This record gives sequence, structure tokens and C-alpha cells, in this order.
Amino acid sequence: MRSQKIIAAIHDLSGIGRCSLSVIMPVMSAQGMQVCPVPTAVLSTHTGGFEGVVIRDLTDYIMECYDHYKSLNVEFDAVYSGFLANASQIDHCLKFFKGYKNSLKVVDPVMGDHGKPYRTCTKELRTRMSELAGVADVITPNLTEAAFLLGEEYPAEPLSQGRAKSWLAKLSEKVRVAVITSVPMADDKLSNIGYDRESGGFWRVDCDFVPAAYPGTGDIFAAVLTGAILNGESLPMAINRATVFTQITVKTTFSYCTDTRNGVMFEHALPWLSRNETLFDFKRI
Ligand code: PXL
Repeated sequence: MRSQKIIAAIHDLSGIGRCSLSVIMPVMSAQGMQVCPVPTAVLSTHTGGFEGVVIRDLTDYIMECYDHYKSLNVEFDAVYSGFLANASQIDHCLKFFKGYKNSLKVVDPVMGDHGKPYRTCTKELRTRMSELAGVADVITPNLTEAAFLLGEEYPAEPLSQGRAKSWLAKLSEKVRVAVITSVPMADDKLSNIGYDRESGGFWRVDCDFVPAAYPGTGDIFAAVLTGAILNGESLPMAINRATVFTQITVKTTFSYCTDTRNGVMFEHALPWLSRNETLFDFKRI
């Protein structure tokens, strides 16, 4: 029988806007993985621009769900956390990580973008997210979230290669792999950069600049990266795959001039992901 990876994804379920579980589940399924959703909240839309969002916080559900999986002796190849509805959910994620010691622990520290926190991301959640990131194997902040985790100001200027490496090294003091997404670099490129502490390599994959911002692209990137790592790919190849897939969806969507709040049209691009072509458009820095 074919062995399949199974991932517990602790993230929200938003109806409209193509983010979190609504994108992670199909994306990782296309990579051949089974995703077990552990919703932190159910929302009618994401919080990035729609008025009157309906939110049901599922804090009480997470631990009961954990206990049930333990009673069933369910094992996970990875436990992956994302959008948390409040700071107390950090404790629940910590318990999941502790209870699944042998699983790959991935933290996408969803907190904000473009230098600002998301509406629901309190100061307490920002502070405690560092605690969660500290027990992970892999973290995938965007530049805003990396600044929050490091207690740094959001950079006013593009990052020199030296500063980018220093941020990655600081983020990796506790984790094995740190990837920072959407980093404006001093040579005018927008890049996804990563560091693998075990192999010691700093890596960079450049993106083309598209003059539009779509919610959910960080979730898609983190999901593809996690799937690729679980499939045994090296960090640069995994960053490459996550970058190219995200770019395909962003460029496709941009061409249709849709309302950006609806996220990216990733659905028709899933067969590209399933083909799992070999990629090598990365640089060592
Ligand atoms: O894509 C990040 C994200 C996830 N979940 C919810 C969000 C956002 C960003 O706005 O609002 C509910």
C-alpha cells in the first residue's frame, strides 16, 4: 500500500477569501498528503478587508480534538500551526507539539503583513508567538512577522544580503529551518530567503514583482514548503517549489483583475503542483 503523510493543520477556516485551511487542504492534497484540519476559528471571510466578519472562536474545541486523536492513537508526520484566534491557543499548540514529539513541527506565525498586525492579532498574541516559534522545527514568517519575532522595527529600506542573513541566523537560534517570505532586497529583487541550521546553508529564491497584494499567499507558500520538506526535498528546492507555485497563482489572478480580497485563483494550478517537477532556480547566499 502507498504510504501517505498525514498532517494536523491547526489553522482557521475562512469561507471567502481563499486563505488558511481553505487553501492549505487542497494544496497539500495535490502534493499527495492527507491534511487533518484542526480549526482554531470559523470565519465567514478572512479579516483583511471585508466588513461585518462573522467569527466563531473554537478555542474549546482544540484540546478535546487533541485528546480524541490521542485516544485513537493517531500519529502525525507533521503538526503545523497557523492563524490563532487568541493568545490562549498558543498553549494548545504547545500541547499538540509536546504530545507529538516525533512529528515535524511547523509554525507559520500568522500575525500581520506590510508592517502591521492583522485586526485580531493582539500584543499578547504577538509576544507569545515567539514562544511557539521557539519550539518549532520550521518557521515561515513574512518580513513583518519576522520583525515581530525579533523585536525589530519593520525595515524602512530593502535588506542587504548581510542583514537578511543576520535576521535568518537570529530566527534560527532555536529552530532548524527559518524561511522569510517577501523580502525586498537591496538589489531590487523581492525574494524568499531561508536558512537550514543543520546543513548551514543560506538560500534565496527571487520572485517577479506583481503590483497587487492578495491574502492567503503566505498560507499557500507555507503549505507547499511543508509538503515539499515532508516529501524529502532540500530546503532550497522546497523554497523554489513554494515560490514558483505562489507566483503562478498570483500572476494568473493578476491577469484577471479580480477583487484582491478574494485571494488567488490557485485551483487550476493544482495539477502543476501534483506533477512535482524538479526545480533548481535558487541561489546560495
Ligand atoms: O492569510 C492569513 C490569514 C489567515 N486567516 C485569517 C486572516 C488572515 C489574514 O488576513 O484574516 C482569518
